[in-house]
Amino acid sequence: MKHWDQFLLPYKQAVEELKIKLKGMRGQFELNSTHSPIEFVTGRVKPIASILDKANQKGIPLDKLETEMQDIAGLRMMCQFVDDIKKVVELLRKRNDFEVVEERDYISHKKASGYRSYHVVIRYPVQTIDGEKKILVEIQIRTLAMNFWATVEHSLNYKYKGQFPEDIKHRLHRAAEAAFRLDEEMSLIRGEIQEAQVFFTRKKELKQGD
Ligand code: 0O2
Repeated sequence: MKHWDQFLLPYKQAVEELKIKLKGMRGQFELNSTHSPIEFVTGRVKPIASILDKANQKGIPLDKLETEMQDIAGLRMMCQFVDDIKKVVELLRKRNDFEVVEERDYISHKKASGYRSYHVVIRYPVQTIDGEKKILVEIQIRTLAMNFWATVEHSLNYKYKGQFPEDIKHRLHRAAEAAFRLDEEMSLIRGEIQEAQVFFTRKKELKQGD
């Protein structure tokens, strides 16, 4: 157990640091009263049981976890609109506190399950008492609709261990299509929504200044 604590410590530190940094980006947009492409950010370290399950499924030896399991540390950035995702990815590519090592576009190429999301894998330097340690972190960028679908599907996956009954599989596919259409509809009225949000933020600021 002590071994796992030691192994996971830099991952925990990376998740905490990156949560602050990525939330900070949102704060900067808010301060400028411009539409923030980032709605909210979450982060987690993969539980040990899930690490072991995934290593087992993918045939990853435990002494190769550091290089072969890219999502032990994971961050999620949720956006209101599909177009915001590109902006967030651009912002990540421009940063110089980490290096982007891989990108997986499951939006242009959705998974067979119906899963849509944009994954960016970064190499992030963590400062430890033994010096710098670079670790892999996976950042998943998705819209609120994509996140809703993925969260529900993930819970069902857990319940059915990937073996969905046919009717559930069918409903999940229809729900994925509905989430896709919701994203499209929202993109079409994006201008209207953003104008309303800027107006609402200004009104709130004026009220606070009273
Ligand atoms: P958890 O519980 O989220 O940590 P693979 O696992 O083979 O699909 P790989 O190489 O690990 O792929 O990388 P990928 O696909 O970029 O990232 C895997 C992660 O993406 C998953 O982590 C999920 O978080 C998410 N994901 C991928 N496919 C699906 C899907 O069909 N449905 C849902 N809900 N999420 C998905 P874990 O380890 O599966 O789980």
